[in-house]
Amino acid sequence: VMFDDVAAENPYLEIGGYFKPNTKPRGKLAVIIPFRNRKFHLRVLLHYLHPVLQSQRFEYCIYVINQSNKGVFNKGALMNVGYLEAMKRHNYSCYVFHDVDLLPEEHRCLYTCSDDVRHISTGISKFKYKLVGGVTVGGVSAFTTAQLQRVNGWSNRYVGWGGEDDDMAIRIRAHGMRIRRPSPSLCKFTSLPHGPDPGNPLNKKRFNMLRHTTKEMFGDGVNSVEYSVLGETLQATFTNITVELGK
Ligand code: UD2
Repeated sequence: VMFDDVAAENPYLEIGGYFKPNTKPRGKLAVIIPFRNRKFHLRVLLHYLHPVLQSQRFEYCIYVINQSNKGVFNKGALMNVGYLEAMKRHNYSCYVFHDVDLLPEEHRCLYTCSDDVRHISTGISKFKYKLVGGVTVGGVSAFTTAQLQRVNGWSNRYVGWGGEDDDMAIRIRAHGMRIRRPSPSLCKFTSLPHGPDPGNPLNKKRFNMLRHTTKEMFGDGVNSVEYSVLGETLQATFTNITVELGK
């Protein structure tokens, strides 16, 4: 599937990957994809995701937050950037954070927010569609603006692979909030295989860092992420925002 194919499959998308249904929308979503060097995954994800969101009657836009080649990958910081940049553009009621390598299999699995934070990707093919222990909010999750603001978004401290999802789970618990999970038999996702990402090495310090979450979370999050936008391009099926993280 090429990007042009996805555009041809979705004739009602506005430039930048914006969609507005012709009846009253179920909600207004910003879908945020933290990204670097996974173009193949992105093409396939867009091919599957647009029809699901449209059949669920959401008004939505897909934002790809593309980290420049500088520095180690930082998924948490990119998700904070996605939230801040999306809210500048539209008044969204729900923010969905989406790994680029998880393809939705079920139109019935709603991409919606609720009174609790929603961890949506409960049934994943590489885990045989079973909810595995230790999984917190990684993969696909949905937050209202109020929920995200309350926990101060994601931590910016976890560079490299791992930790940012467990850190978020600690934030949620520390604020007396809960995570709601749909049944894994309803919310099924195919995980696409990938090799090691040279710019995203395992963060071996993550377990130690998680011990400091409740102390750090008030000053580490959407209120402290440092970045510069290097460029924004409105593609036919998504908005690409390329950023450099740090001062
Ligand atoms: C798990 C989590 C993921 C995250 C990660 C630890 C699930 C299903 N997924 O994913 O949410 O918590 O562990 O950090 O629980 N990415 C790029 N380019 C890169 C590296 C990462 O685009 O070079 C993005 C991409 O959107 C990818 C996501 O970051 O899907 C997570 O990275 P991963 O796929 O390497 O990690 P994985 O599958 O172990």
